[in-house]
Amino acid sequence: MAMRISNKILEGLIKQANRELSASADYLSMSLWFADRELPGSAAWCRAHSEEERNHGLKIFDHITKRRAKGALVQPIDHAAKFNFGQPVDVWKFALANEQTNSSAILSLVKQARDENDFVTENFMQWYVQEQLEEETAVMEILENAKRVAETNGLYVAYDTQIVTKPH
Ligand code: OFO
Repeated sequence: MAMRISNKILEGLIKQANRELSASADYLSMSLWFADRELPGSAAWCRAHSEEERNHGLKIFDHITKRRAKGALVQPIDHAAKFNFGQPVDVWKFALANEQTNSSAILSLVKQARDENDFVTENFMQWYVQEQLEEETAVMEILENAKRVAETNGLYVAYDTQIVTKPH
């Protein structure tokens, strides 16, 4: 039966959906941080990415519903303490670390699905595996450029105008 799902996998999917919503909230805060510093390109990129992360979370909740599994809820997360950045490069470092942590969580869930012979979940999660590769690559590129700007005493404000055009 394709719909059957173990409690452990269900719990993992609910946690992952909430991680995606948490990533969405983080990118929104990053966007506000950039907006406060008159850096609209970086703010726009993070705002658009916040929407993407929200959709990733919703996609998991929809998958849970499709399998008629019960108990999914949005779990509140405390973000307040994390946003203490000095420079733009700190924000991008934070974004990359978050993406890497999220990738690890996704890979663990895929492993668990494989161990349980839950091919439906494994197949569903493959989209996220690929997406994480793209996102880590995109954020790493922005971070590396931001570092170079800082090291060469370049103007981040000039680099900022290019960030809106970068992939997600
Ligand atoms: Fe949901 O893709 Fe990044 O974290």
